[in-house]
Amino acid sequence: MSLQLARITLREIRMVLREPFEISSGRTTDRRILLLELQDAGGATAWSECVAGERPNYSAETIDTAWLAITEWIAPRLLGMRLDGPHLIDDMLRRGIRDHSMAKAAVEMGAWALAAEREGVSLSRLLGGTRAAIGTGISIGIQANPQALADKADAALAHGYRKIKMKIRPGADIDYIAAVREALGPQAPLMADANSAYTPAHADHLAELDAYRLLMIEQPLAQDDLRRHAQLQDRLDTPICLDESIPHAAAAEDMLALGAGRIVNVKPGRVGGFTQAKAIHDLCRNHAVPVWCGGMLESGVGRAHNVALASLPNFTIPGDVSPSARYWTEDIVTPEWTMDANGMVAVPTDRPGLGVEVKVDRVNDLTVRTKTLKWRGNG
Ligand code: OSB
Ligand code: MG
Repeated sequence: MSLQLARITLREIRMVLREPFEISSGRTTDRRILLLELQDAGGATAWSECVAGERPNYSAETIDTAWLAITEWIAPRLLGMRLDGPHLIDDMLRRGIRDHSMAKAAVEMGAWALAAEREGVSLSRLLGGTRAAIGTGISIGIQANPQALADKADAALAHGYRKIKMKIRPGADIDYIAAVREALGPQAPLMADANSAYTPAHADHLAELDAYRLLMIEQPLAQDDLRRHAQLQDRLDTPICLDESIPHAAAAEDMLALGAGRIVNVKPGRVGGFTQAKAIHDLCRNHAVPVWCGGMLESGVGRAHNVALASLPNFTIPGDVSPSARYWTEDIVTPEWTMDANGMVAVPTDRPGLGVEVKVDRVNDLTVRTKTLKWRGNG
């Protein structure tokens, strides 16, 4: 199935989170979200979202670097090019453009969505998804005190969420996890995410978390430090899950070879898109390592991409793919993403492409800047 991108429109929209979200490296209240609308030479269109944040506290990329990378380097490389399929884009963008994975992923995932539209199949189906519904968890930001976190976790469990992830940092960790374990009981599926807030000097401290039987601890150490993650994993009973440390499939190979972790949080927007995400999925499946789909506080557009990916068979652990209402008073897609009382989000397998429609009027209302890049044609 050949694909030829004729136009890419970038839009920055502003959306206010229903509640602030705090991780070890910073707090987010207002999201600045970069949306793309891609159009092929035949006139078909599809939407995608860049997961880059407002500040470089999760990765080096921000919405502003992504805007630059897409307009200056990524879009010019692809516009007008005839491609035998979206699976070729990852390799093409790797040559001569270092990093900028979130910017690349936005375009790559949009091309997959466009291919799904063109073929009249769901994005899930095109990616190789096998599930009709995906299990979802919740990611809870750092709270003012342990009791506040325990109350939030308790409400989330009652709501149906199948995994409770709690953000931690030095000074807001063991007391917090202890309070939640105490409140929710020994069977509750709990985990912690440190976003690289610790160093190897914290190994004894982190080993104290073993007592609380967490499903995993996500990204305790620095993003570029697989070796020390392997040393820490030797010290801990709790499985380490890597997020920031896995920017592409080769890093997942290294993780496995070094024993730097036992679980991978796959975010397609972090790893350069669906081709790398699928490669990580397949690699981990072959090594009997489970994966789950992370989130980046996406709008309903990026969420559609995550839901489709999470429908692949080795996504056996509930993802951070919460329903729209967890984040927004009103999402930009219809229908909004919802979760049933058992913590399941339905995969829209019966509709082509994303399976949700973008509310263009609402997007226009929220837009603060826009730019359209066009293929000038053969002539
Ligand atoms: O580390 O997984 C993370 C949000 C922003 C940046 C990093 C992370 C997160 C989350 C939110 O945990 C997950 C979600 O979208 O609900
Ligand atoms: Mg994380």
